[in-house]
Amino acid sequence: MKNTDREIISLDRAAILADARRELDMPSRRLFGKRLLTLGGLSMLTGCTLTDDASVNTFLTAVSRLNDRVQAWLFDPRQLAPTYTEAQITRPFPFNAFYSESEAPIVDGGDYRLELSGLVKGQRIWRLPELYALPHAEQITRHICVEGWSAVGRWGGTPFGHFLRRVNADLTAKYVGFRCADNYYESIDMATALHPQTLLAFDYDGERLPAKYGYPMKLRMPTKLGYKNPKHIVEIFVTNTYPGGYWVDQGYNWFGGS
Ligand SMILES: Nc1nc2c(c(=O)[nH]1)N[C@H]1C(S)=C(S)[C@@H](COP(=O)(O)O)O[C@H]1N2
Ligand SMILES: [Mo]
Repeated sequence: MKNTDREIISLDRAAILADARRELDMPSRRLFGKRLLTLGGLSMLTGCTLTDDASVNTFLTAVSRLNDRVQAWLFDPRQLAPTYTEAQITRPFPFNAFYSESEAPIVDGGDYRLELSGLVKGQRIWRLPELYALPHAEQITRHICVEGWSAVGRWGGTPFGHFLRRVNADLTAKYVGFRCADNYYESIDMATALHPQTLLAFDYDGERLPAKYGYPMKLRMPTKLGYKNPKHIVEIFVTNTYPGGYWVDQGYNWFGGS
C-alpha cells in the first residue's frame, strides 16, 4: 500500500459524513461540482444501499468534498453493482441527451464501422455483424443520472473487458476514450473498462438498441453515473493521455461513479 493510500484511509468517517450533511443543507445541491462522492463510496460510508429511488435520491442530494484521489480509493474494481429482476425494469425507460429525443442521431448500420485507435494492436475496424458475433451477456441494472432520476433497464452486449483483450489493447494504459456520432465524448479508467459489469451494449430489453438509447452501441457501466455511459459510439481509443469528456469538461466529476 502506498503512503497516500494510508493517508486517505485514515480520513475520519464522521468528518466525511458531516461534510456530506453540510452539503445536504445547502440551497443548491451542487451535483455538478467537481467533488461528487462516488455511489459505492457513499453507500459504504452511510451503510445505505442504492437499491431504490429513495436511497438513490438521498445519494443524489449528498455531495461531499472528497477529491478524485479519495474516490479512486473508494473504487473497488471487484465490487458489483446491484442487479434487478425483469419485473423491476422501468417502463418506458427514460431518454436523455444534450438534445431532445427527436434529434437523436440516425446511424446507418450497413455503413457503420467501429474504429479502434491508440494503444491497440489487433483488429481496428469492426463491422456490426462481427461485433454481434462476440460472446453475449445481459444485465438488468440501475442507471443513475445526476439530473435527479434513476431507472432500471436491461442491456445486452459483449463484456467490454473481453473485447479489449480481443483487440489486443494495452491493458496497462490509463484510459479508454469514446467518440460518438452526436459528437459526445467520454473517457473512463482502465479498471472500470475491465470491470465484469462493463458492457459494450448492442441491445436494449432483448431488441437491438433503438436510436434513442444509442444505436448501434453504447457503453453500459452500472458502476458509473449516466453521463459516463456514452451512446452512439463510433470510435474507441486506448491512451495514457487524459481525454476528458463532454460534461466533465464543463465541470462534472471525471470519476463519476463507484
Ligand atoms: N452520445 C451520447 N451519449 C450520452 C449522452 C449524450 O447526450 N450523447 N447523454 C448521457 C446522459 S447525461 C445520460 S443520463 C444517458 C441517458 O441514456 P438513455 O437515453 O439510454 O437513458 O446517456 C449518456 N450518454
Ligand atoms: Mo445524465
